[in-house]
Amino acid sequence: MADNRTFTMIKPDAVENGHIGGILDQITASGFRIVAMKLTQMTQRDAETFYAIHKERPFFGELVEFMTRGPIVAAILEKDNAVEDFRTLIGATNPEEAAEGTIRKKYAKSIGENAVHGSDSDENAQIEGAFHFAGREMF
Ligand code: IDP
Repeated sequence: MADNRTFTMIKPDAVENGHIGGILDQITASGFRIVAMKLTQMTQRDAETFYAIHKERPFFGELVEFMTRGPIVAAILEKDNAVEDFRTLIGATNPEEAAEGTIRKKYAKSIGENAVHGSDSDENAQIEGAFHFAGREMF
């Protein structure tokens, strides 16, 4: 994936609470183009693989259970400086620490159930996008 792309998920909490439209609206209004998108549900194995970097953390089991409990929206987004600008748009991991107006400040309830994912590097954007999408699903 090109360096001007990032990968996102609208997480199960935000999907359950009816925030897909509001979050996508904020993403596109902020200048991101949707390159790939789908409603899907992660299996336990998917979530354990996707979050493997956190497997020694005390919250790993809780994170896998949360991320598999319902559908998510997975998407690849394009914009200059996509990874960094998207991390700014979503705000800090803990919504209590997220800046006003950020997606997590508006839609997240807790550090675990925090509404959205955003890749933290160009390398991870590439890996995470390829985890969810085949080449023919990226436009
Ligand atoms: P990030 O999503 O802001 O990059 P990471 O530290 O990479 O944050 O953590 C990945 C995900 O793990 C978070 O988005 C959140 O869903 C979950 N998580 C992180 N820290 C905690 C915690 O202390 N308790 C429960 N879940 C957590």
